[in-house]
Amino acid sequence: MKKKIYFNHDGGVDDLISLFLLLQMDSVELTGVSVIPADCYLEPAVFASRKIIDRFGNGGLDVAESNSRGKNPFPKDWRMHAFYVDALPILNESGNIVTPVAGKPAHLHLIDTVRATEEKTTLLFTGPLTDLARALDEAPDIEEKIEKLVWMGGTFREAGNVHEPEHDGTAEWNVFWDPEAAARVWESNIEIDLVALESTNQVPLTLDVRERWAAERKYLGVDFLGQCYAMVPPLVHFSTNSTYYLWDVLTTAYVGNRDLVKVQTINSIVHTEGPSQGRTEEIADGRPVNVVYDVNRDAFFDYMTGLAKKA
Ligand code: AGV
Ligand code: CA
Repeated sequence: MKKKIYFNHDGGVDDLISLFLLLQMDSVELTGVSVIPADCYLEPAVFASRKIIDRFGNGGLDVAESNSRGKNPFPKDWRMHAFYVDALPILNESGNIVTPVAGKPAHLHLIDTVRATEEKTTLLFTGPLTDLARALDEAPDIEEKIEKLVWMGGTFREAGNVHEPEHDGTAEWNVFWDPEAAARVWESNIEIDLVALESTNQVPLTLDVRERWAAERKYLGVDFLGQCYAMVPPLVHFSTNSTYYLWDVLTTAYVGNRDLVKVQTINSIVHTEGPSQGRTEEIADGRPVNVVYDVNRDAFFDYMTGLAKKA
């Protein structure tokens, strides 16, 4: 039986590639998709999502728009990426969009989809947790219909990836955008699998990866990977604030193939205020989360490129 997955993302290049890859997984049935305007602008991210479903999916889905707002906004340059993906010729060849926009906001779409799905749903979140936190406040009953949450977020290292004024650098961005939302989800009884910076740091976009996709561009789906990852800066000599990693794609690959990674349970809290806001910290009596802390890099790139070849 196929795993039922509800996907909430925030329109980055790796979020949109994640949507594309989910549509190629034989073991997965996507029950719903929604977009939150965190690391993107909403309109192009929703357009791109609908076009990806049209081009690479089998129909039957709509895309819900989130009306959630965060506390700490993403840099504009990063939010622009969704415009570039949306404009790719491969997504605009047909000249029309079939997949509709859902008639309700993301958090209500999430509630209705989980309730309407007979089996338990696995939630895959590759942006902030705001829509899930709101859904839990509105409909606490859905907790028991949720198999688990798989989230790209957090780190237990000293160095996060937020480099902003008034912050100490210990947070990961998806937690930092809305720390209260993460804290709300930590209060729930939902099982949480965290694909944290520990593992995503091991999958930077590098030139050899780009070269591989270029060499195999005769596959439509691999060409799509190459076109999308041409928009973001690779790791060359050293890591900078804008260096791109395959954060969300690793998280998505983990849903399809757990053997790629190593997992360890850590008790933790989320800081919601002050210079460490958005930090996830290990605390003995904190809430347990399963942290993906290590990945087989080569197996991961083989797996995700192989999925793309099926498109
Ligand atoms: O912190 C990683 C999250 C992932 O969900 N996002 C990007 C991924 O979609 C925020 C982010 C951190 N550094 C970035 C980010 C960068 N250099 N460019 C774009 N987004
Ligand atoms: Ca993201």
